[in-house]
Amino acid sequence: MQEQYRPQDIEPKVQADWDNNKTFVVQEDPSKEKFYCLSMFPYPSGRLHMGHVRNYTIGDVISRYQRLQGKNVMQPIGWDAFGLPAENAAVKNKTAPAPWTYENIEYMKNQLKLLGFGYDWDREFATCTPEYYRWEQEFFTKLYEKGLVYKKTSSVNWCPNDQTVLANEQVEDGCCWRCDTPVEQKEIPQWFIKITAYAQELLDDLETLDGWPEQVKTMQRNWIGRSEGVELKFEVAGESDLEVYTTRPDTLMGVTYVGIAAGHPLAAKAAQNNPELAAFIEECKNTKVAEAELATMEKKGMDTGLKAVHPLNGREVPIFIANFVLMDYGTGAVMAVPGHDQRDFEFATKYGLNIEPVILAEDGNAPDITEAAHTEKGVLFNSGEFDGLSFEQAFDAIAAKLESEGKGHKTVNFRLRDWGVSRQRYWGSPIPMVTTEDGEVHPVPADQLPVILPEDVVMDGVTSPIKADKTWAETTYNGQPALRETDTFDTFMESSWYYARYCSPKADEMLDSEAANYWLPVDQYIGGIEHAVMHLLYSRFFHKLLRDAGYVKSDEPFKRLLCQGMVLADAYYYNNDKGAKVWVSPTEATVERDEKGRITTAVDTEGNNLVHSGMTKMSKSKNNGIDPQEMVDKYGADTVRLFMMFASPADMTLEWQESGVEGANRFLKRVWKLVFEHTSKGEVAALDTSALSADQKTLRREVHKTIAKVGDDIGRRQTFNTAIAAIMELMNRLTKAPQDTDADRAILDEAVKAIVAMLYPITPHISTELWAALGQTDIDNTVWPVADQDAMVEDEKLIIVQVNGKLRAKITVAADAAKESVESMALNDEHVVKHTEGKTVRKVIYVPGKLVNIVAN
Ligand code: ANZ
Repeated sequence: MQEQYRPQDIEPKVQADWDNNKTFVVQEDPSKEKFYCLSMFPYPSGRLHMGHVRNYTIGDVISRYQRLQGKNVMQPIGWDAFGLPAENAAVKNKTAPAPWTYENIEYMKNQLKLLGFGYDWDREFATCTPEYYRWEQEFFTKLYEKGLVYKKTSSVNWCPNDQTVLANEQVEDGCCWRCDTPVEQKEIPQWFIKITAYAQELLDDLETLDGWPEQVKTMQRNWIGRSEGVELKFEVAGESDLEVYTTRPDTLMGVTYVGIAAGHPLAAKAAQNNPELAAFIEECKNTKVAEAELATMEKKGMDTGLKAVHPLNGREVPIFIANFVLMDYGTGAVMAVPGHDQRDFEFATKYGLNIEPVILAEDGNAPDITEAAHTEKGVLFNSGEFDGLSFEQAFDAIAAKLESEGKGHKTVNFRLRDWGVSRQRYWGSPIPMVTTEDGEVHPVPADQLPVILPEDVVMDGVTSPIKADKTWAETTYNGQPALRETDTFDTFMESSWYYARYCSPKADEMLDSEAANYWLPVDQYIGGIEHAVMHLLYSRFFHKLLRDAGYVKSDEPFKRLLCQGMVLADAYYYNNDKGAKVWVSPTEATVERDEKGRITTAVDTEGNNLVHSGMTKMSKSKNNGIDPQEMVDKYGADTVRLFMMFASPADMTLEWQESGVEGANRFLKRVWKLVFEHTSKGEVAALDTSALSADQKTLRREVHKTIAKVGDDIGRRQTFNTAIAAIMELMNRLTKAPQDTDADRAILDEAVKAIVAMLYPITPHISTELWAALGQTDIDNTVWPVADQDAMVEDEKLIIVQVNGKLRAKITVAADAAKESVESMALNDEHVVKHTEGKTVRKVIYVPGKLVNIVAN
């Protein structure tokens, strides 16, 4: 073994061995317990960033740990290869998206290898190849046949710059998330998959996901948004009845107007002879409303002149178009109760509409509604026969009354919308549908799949090449001329089932059920919290579709989920002559700090004085990204991995500090040095545990307690940072431990072997090398160290003694001492006696191994 730790020498060698021996290539093996560990696959953007490194390091640590537990571990990787950035890059570089994507994949694949991730590369695939997307095309046609796919013209968020439809959460403050262009509304025909048919199951099954963060489940629950309410009708003279949806039927007697969405058919009718109203509707249609903004945005509306007849008291109330009413929720109309709903209140106040309270305040008096609506539930008043009823009673009584008169019924509503999968972009899977000349729409027959996306194209940056080339769409269906759909799938389609495809990546069908049922569900999924709703919900939905198509037996795709925190770094800027901020990379900042570590001055390489704007998410815009490649070149992959896992708990933000990286590197050097010195002293005698001194026993107890803790921290608690801290502490003890006797050396030998094995998931290269130096073989298939229960037994214990709750003494007792003897020792302790003298001992409570509490008065 060489004396110096030189990662540049060992890492390539160890990585080559993994590759040559196909160490991480796995097959189904029913005789072994399986473990499927998956990190969210990357978009091949060009280079790995620190977010990737963090995600994949966590996944690799868990995989390797499980492997040493003796499990058959599958850890696959691939490429989420379709998407908009490839088109933008292609336009910029005057190439096509395909070669750009494939080149990036090659480059990033090499980067992943340099970080030492133990992937089964035989399972790798890119979702942009027909070998992959053909199966989702086929599946889509099957869903169409089952009635789970339909086409509908609907209003979408449209970014006029990117020429693409945006999902609601891709709209930030009314602008496109990518390019900041104001978003418009546009009506176009779209394909939808009926995720709403699974809304209830998607909600219910969240209860079974014990291994998911509560936060993610809550976000999904809110997104699905189940509510129980009543649908009821208002008559409108000369028009069909106006249906509204309410979750507060108890407030029905407080309705003073009805609000309808600008897109509601009644609005269009009312506008026919009213140009002012027509103009207002247009205005509403073009201002996009994210649901989250409904409550806070400025309320705007206009009277339609129409009246609605209250279903119970027969009063006429005005019908307003209101900008806070959504067309695609409930019925697109609301019964407005300004006394008890804040949006209705603001609207009524603005337009001088009546406000009539019908729910009492908690104190039994009429509520104060001078400033705001009274939104709490309570007892009814001003409501005729329903006066005095509670919310629940009123809900049922009013629903029953409406039902008996044929004017309404109870119903359940979901906020969740069907999944619109059409995109007008080129770089995606073609949607496998055709339209014949008679206007009929048909799925492409299975024997004509896949519909291949041409890769050799010229991008003009505006129109998709398969739309620009009119001949591409020309085809036949059953001998008749037909046109292909030129929209492509939302790229969430590919990422919704890739986890399942990994089980049989080369299968000549969507999934090989046997393989899928062996590996699925994924035991551990790791990825960013930004995917909490869409990706994870779509994948859960897809899994249920796969189940109902007979491919898989399980109900859920991901058993346990870990969402890693973001990676932050210091951001610095100076103001240039024009007063604009120039962001300077933290690698170019020379920083001075005060004794508390706070930054006092920062200067860049050109002498500009820098302003420190704090630790923020690594991003291009703040120029504070640290290139993982540079760090691996400088310190080695093991150091980067160790720092990532040590610097903070996996689910919290991680602050990138080069000093921390250096610290991680120093620690590895210390481990190396300890093993070097230990092995250079030659053979180690066998450990005779019966002949150890008290100090030796104590040290060995530390070793085994650490083994127990590290296993629990990594395996169960997933607090990798505390596991590493425990190993570091043990290292400190070991470097100070005497090396005089055979027993000393034997204990050290046992300890360093445990340390090297426990570090293996985190720093596999150095561990592989040291393992061999310690005379061991094949660390990739070794067994995780087991804590020796006997070694952990403590001979003596320190017991706290309290009198009336106050600490009065500490006594040392034999670890196996009986209750009676501990109590008697406590009662006879001189300090205790001082506080019990002259009193009667009423009670003695013994918490075994910890504390004796004496009650005396
Ligand atoms: C009367 C009422 C009185 C309401 C009251 C609330 C409080 P959730 O719980 O989210 O399902 N609503 C119904 N359809 C709407 C639409 N298309 N656009 C905007 N708002 C709509 O919300 C249901 C409540 O949201 C419904 O109950 C309705 O207002 C409103 F004191 O009806 B409520």
